[in-house]
Amino acid sequence: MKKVLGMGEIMVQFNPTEKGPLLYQRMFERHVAGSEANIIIQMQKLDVKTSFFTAVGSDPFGEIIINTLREEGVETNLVKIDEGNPTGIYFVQRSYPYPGKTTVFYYRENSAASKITCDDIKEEVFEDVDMLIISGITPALNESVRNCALKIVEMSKSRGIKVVFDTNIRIKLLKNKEKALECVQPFLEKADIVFTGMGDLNFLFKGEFEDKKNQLKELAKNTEIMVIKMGEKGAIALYDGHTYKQDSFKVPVVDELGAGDAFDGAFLASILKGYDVKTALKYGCAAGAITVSLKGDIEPLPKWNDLKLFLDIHSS
Ligand code: CKP
Ligand code: MG
Repeated sequence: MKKVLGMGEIMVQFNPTEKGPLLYQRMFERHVAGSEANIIIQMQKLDVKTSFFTAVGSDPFGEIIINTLREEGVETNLVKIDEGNPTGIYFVQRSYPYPGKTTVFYYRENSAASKITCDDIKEEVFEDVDMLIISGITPALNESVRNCALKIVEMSKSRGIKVVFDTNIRIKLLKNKEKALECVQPFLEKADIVFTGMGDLNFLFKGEFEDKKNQLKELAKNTEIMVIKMGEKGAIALYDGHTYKQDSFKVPVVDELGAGDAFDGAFLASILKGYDVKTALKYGCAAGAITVSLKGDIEPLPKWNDLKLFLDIHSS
């Protein structure tokens, strides 16, 4: 195994110490998060070698992001420092208006990561890489990042690098179904492994669950493994003509953000370790459950020992 490369925006997250409306929050914890970075860090915690391609501002938030990646063991030589644009940040509102549900408020327009262009892609990006992780958030940032994301995917494919895509539709970035479909379609067509969630499936397609699943399969024709995350209902994986299912693990929900990414990271690390799809689903669901029970996307991400302990306690 060489290394896994992530591409996307990493932001500083401000997460209130209390649940409830953001309007009344006065105290915040500072975290670092971003879908692809969360996946990469989960994989790194599960002994996979990783690297990240992004840009941050020449500001303290950018420094915090680079320090965080380094502390977690992720290679940072592909992180560009943009002198002219700031690091993106966002605020989180937990358990309001619906208990257990989290809302995000982005301040990421014109951020350093949103200014990445195809010119930033150099051959060194692909050095020693055998898997690329990208999500629907990245092409949703703007056209230039979208082109860059597509180019990275195409260049990866032509170098025999496996492409992993999580649809991760963000309505705040994409506005409507047509835009969302247009954004994810070229990535679905090229990905070797696809992750999606029930929210994304419901947003993108019409009909019963089976119809939606078939419409997704139709788009993602070349996919080897397709995983549908169903939150409290667990997850299913479609692989080699079979459907595998895993129930979720019931835990108290503190902050649901990042659970999908924890799932992806643990699932992929399991596959790379040689586990079968059924076992990978179990580790994915366990990592997701561990992540929702704490604030922050990165801090709760488990190592192999934590996953095994969680599963032991759960089955005892
Ligand atoms: O799908 P997830 O809940 O695992 O993703 C959460 C992250 O990148 C979130 O923390 C934020 O950093 C983001 O997705 C985003 O841009 O919404
Ligand atoms: Mg997700």
